[in-house]
Amino acid sequence: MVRDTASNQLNEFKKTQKECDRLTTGHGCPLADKLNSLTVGPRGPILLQDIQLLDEMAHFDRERIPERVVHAKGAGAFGYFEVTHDITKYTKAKIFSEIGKRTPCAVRFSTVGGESGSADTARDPRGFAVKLYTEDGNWDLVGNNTPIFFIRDPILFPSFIHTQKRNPATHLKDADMFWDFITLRPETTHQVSFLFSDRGTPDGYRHMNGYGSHTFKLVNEKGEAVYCKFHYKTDQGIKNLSAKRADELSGSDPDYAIRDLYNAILTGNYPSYTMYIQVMTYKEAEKWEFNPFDLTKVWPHAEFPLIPVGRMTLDRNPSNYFAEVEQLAFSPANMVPGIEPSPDKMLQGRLFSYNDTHRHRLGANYHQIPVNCPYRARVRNYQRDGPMTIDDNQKGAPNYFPNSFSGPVDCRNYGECKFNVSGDVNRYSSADEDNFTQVGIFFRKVLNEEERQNLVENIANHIVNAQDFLQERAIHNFSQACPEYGAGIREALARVKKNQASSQTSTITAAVASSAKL
Ligand code: HDE
Repeated sequence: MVRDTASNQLNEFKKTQKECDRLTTGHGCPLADKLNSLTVGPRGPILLQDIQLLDEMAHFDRERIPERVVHAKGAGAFGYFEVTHDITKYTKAKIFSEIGKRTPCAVRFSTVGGESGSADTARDPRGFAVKLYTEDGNWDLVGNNTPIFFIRDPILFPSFIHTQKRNPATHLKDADMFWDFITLRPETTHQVSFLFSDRGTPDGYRHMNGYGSHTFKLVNEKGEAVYCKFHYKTDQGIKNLSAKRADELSGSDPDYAIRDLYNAILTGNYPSYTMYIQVMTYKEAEKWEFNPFDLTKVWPHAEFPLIPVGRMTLDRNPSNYFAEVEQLAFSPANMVPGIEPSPDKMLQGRLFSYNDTHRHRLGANYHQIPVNCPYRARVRNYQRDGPMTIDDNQKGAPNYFPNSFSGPVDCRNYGECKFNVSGDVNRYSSADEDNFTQVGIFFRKVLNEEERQNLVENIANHIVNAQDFLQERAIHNFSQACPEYGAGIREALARVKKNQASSQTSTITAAVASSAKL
């Protein structure tokens, strides 16, 4: 039987072992018998003094940490980023300081809505999170494979995610929940159109792009700032799965994308992604027709061309999934001098949320876990103690600031660039900030005829499970982007309903015929 390299992992491990290691308990004591509990006579009972058994059970009881509330299923890999073009006029970030410079990185790709055992080929955005271990600390770009997102105010995020997950009563995915929220918040129309296009089912993680999605700020040595977007374009070329193939794979190989990435790297077929930036000056931002901080919009390449920066190559698989991928903790708040947040409300919300979830999922000292540790910068601060302090806890250095005993001091030239904000404090509605113009462009100009047809079919096949009034509300929204878009969905939906009705009729006819025979 032909086995792919990932399936052969245990054989590969065996080859590395000249002889087996000595088995021990967690405290290092050698074990004499790993197969039998300590009992009074052959039939039991078991003694409380079977420390070996207790140790085994107690550790097993604690094996799982909470899975990520979103992006639970994923694959990780390691490699490096190499600068190919000079962008020092825009940013002083050390990672970009010279052409040819390499910075180690960790990457995690993921689906969003499913649990950690769900299928890799589900229709879903894909996470594209990159951690760069720079000498000024870790820089995380926690993006997706789409340049936009469903909403533009973070206060909606928990509700939005609830509608993608399971109905609290039935524990089932629920098309009513999904389409109710989507249609009540038409700013989702752009991202929903990406999601139901062929891009919603990429062929593994090597054949898709990654986008930082938000607007960030780049700051140069002189303290001058521009707004910026980050893009990673796949060097393998974009490849998507048809809806039918994606469905088949979710049954036959639910780990398709993890396997594909692992095997590619193991066989030296290293995936790479070229990084580009788009730049917008403050002046341009003031005049641009759309809000440049609105995450439901793209910056058109014709107006803000892609500027090449470098290439990221992934050349190492994790040697242990739990240690290096399950515990890998990304945060949009992990920025470095030269890269700063913009006023994008969604980004601002994320600056809080990720570190908060890590404290819950991994503990207050998650930075000390080797894969998260900013090992190319020395961490020196006044934080101490907490659960699972596994480093030297900064030894005898003073734990208060200011102090007179040579504790770490702040470096004023690393400060954020100054900016001015003013305005009335209020809860401003962002429901209607032109939800449709760019969707219309996507439908008419970005997609070709076949892709448009796939898009309306995919929507129809999903929305058929929602109630009629939700179908109508959705068609109304899509029609506002482009009348042919709404009409296409209406026609496709009618076809799906007709097929369902005729397959129901034939099932009933067959049942009547077989009961007549009885
Ligand atoms: Fe996330 N997101 N997100 N997200 N996200 C998480 O953090 C959150 C958003 C993204 O491989 C969580 O560590 C809020 C946009 C990726 O480990 C959590 C908001 C984009 C990953 C969280 C967003 C993303 C996450 C869950 C709206 C693309 C996986 C576990 C304000 C630009 C990272 C975790 C990995 C993970 C919150 C919106 C991408 C709960 C509050 C927009 C790739 O903190």
